[in-house]
Amino acid sequence: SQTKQWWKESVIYQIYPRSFNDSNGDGIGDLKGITEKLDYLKQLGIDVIWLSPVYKSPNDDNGYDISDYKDIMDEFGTMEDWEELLEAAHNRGLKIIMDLVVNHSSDEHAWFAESRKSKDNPYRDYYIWRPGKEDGSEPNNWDSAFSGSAWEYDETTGEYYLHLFSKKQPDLNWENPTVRQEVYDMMRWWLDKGIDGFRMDVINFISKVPGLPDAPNPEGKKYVSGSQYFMNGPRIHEFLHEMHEEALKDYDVMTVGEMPGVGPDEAVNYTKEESEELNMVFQFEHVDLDSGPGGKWDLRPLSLKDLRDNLVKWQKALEQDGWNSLYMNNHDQPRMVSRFGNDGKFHKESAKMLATLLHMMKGTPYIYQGEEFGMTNVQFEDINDYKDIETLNMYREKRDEGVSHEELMKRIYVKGRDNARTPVQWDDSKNAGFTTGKPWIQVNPNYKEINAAAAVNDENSIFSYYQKLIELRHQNETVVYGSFDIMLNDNEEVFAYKRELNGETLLVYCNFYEDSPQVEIPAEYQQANKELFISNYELEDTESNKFTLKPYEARVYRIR
Ligand code: TEU
Ligand code: CA
Repeated sequence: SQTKQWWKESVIYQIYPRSFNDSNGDGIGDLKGITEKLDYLKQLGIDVIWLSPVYKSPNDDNGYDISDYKDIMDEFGTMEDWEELLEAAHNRGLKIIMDLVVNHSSDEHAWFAESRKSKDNPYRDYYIWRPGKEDGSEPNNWDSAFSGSAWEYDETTGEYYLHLFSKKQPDLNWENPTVRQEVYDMMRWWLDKGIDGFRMDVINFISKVPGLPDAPNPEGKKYVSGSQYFMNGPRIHEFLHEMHEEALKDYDVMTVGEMPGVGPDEAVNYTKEESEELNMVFQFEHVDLDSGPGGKWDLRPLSLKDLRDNLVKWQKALEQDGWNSLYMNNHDQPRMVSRFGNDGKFHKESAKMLATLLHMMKGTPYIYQGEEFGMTNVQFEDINDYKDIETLNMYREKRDEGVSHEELMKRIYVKGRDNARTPVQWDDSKNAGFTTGKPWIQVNPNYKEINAAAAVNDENSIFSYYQKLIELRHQNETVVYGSFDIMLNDNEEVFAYKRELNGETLLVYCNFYEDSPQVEIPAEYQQANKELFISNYELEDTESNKFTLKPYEARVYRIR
């Protein structure tokens, strides 16, 4: 069943604070910088802000390695700054959800400092320690998402600890009920401050298969993915339901679980209301379509058919039960206009077309900072201009294996996470108005043409188009709660679908290329009176039942 909920009618805006806006000239974005931009976000029309982590952190993984869950990262400001941001947001009718990173902590967290002291330390079992194999090697053959082994040897106690990500991100032991209670207490501590929910980092990794067995390794690699033993593990639903009962159920909040490796059927189990687990999940299938068997750095061409088949599968699977999140951008993914659109000749048209595709679908749309005015991927010549641990670890590992600098830069240009982490381009002044100091990462040189200031006052800008899409979602129940059915399912160039609710129909046409394909309105609607709902072009003819789409044209009709 699907009841009406505020978070189903909302548009959510993700802020990666480090790169959003620097208020004190140290080159690093901060909380006061966010507060300065709340009117801009209000003007865009979004409802909820998802803040990537702002907790104390050594920033090995830019805040996704937390050393104190109840205090603010020095670079971002103080708890007072955070309270001020929350109040200023709420005063504008904006909600704030926080990033919950509890699959792992930082190795500088007090819990880990204790845990590593001795095998009988009360905090020992807050983390996952194992002796090495007979020959002294790691307890199993799993690799880390950030290269190398998922295990790090610790001299003090002569054992290894598990870290699915960097060695400074030890996995917490969710089998330990005390760890779970610590997490629930911390969640309630933030909820009592008045936040409006959580985005939960790799939350489907927290239940590991007992025994942590070696993964099959047919090619005899040094390390292999152990994901089958920690994705959607045996106790995951038990833990998430317990979290609902112990921390969430008494608050009117929303939750979205980031779930690499989740499929549609599992997603229904996580998000259907009867489960009392999560409201939504971030799935990764559509953003893995351009990855080969070797993972994200194994580049694979993307086809419209692949993308359409996947998005349709998810729309249909969660149409009656559960709820979709709709995204193509975040701080881990390359910029969508560069990846799925055309960031050159048809930059504006394709950005608007992709936005139409997502925002007219069923689910809650997520906008990542800068997407709303078309920020693009970046290409730094020098590997030292890259800051992301995932990229740098991969570069070093592959260079050691003999892969050329040029080949690696090609892969980084297409898939590197720093594509999404260059400073938000506010205007065409120095450093794009992001900072008066030296930015922690270089600004994308195209900021002179692509920036918020130029967009906000231009009625033909991508920003203005996002404003319209958001307004349509706020005004129209068919966009939010309507059914979904694909149209033109074998068309090589056009992604077309329809939404229906209470006799109102929306017909959505998105041309994914620069050709000019002709399409025809379905026979059943040819006599009905069509009005144009939105388009990324000024259209002469909106009456005909047959029409030709311009390059990257998006066109939505409303029939009622
Ligand atoms: O990402 C989870 C995750 O799987 C990512 O590593 C993603 O698959 C990969 O980056 C794609 O290149 C979450 C956070 O969003 C990410 O920023 C963190 O690095 C990671 O967890 C560890 O906390
Ligand atoms: Ca700053």
